[in-house]
Amino acid sequence: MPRALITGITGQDGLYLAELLNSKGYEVFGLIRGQNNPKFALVQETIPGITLLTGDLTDVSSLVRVLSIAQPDEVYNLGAISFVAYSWENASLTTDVTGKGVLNMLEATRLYAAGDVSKVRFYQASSSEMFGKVQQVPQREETLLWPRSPYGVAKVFGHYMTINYRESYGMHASSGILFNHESPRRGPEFVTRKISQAVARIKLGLQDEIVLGNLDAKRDWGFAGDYVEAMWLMLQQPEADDYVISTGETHSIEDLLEAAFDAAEIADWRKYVRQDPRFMRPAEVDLLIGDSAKAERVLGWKPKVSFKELVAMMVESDLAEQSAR
Ligand code: F7E
Repeated sequence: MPRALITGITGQDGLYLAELLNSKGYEVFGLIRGQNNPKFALVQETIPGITLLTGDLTDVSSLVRVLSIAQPDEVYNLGAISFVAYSWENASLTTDVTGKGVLNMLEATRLYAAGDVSKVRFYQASSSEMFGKVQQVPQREETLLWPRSPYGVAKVFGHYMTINYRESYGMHASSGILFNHESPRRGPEFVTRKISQAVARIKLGLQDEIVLGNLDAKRDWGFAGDYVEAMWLMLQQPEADDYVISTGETHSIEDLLEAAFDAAEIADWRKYVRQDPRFMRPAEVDLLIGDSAKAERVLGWKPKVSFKELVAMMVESDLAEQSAR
């Protein structure tokens, strides 16, 4: 039975990945942070048979201890402070967790391998946010990185550190440059879920408007369930490498609003939307669109869920959740 350790197990991707690995017969371990974490029960209910181990990405010795207990064949480093807007308010903490946390995890994994790098494979959750002020359209693995937020800068550090461990120590360490990926499990602070939840509440008469920031930004949005499959595929390759994972389509926040209100059969979304500078960012990433041709060619990976299907899935799930309250 192969063994996997996932950091960021309480997040959207952690849960989808744990389900995928469970279905493939893995023994799954999750790193969980803090004392009496309120998400502990949720993870255990969602992923039967999972073992949760306490540790923190900012504490190398805790990572060494967790690795020695889990004895993983594969390590998936998904843990991070992942909300871009928050990263300006907590730049130093974001740097410690999202940036230096990667180094800590790589170093703990290297020590765990104890000179035999073939013992373990490593996945790093890199991000399209690293492209920031984009220098090429669409963005590919070799596109110059130009991050526009403390989060983006921290992800660039983690990305290059992963490459560096591969080149310095011969570690099987791969980096997935994942574009935005969403699902009914997405946190409500992110724009897709904020909108799907609000649309459901508007439909049910529980709310009458939605307050947003920049409506012009464009993102390449895919389904998280499809994207975790790419993570696993990367670690099954003979050689470690970096891959862009995206749909190759881009949509503005306005397109997203239109699709979400359409899915709930509400006409004229503009009547319900108000803009507030409170939700504008100090620097914006205006346009993201990825080219995942390499992932298709080498991994045989392609997204399955379309933008429209994704938005409808999220609105339907929020309608069911809000009506059950
Ligand atoms: O913002 C605009 C906002 O917070 C998307 C993370 O998973 O993907 C995610 O980062 C866009 C931005 O995601 C609101 O200005 C407008 O242009 O959903 P988001 P993100 O910043 O793209 C990358 C790949 C990651 O790696 C990150 O971890 O939507 N926007 N009005 C708004 N965004 C939010 N959150 N709230 C608003 O009211």
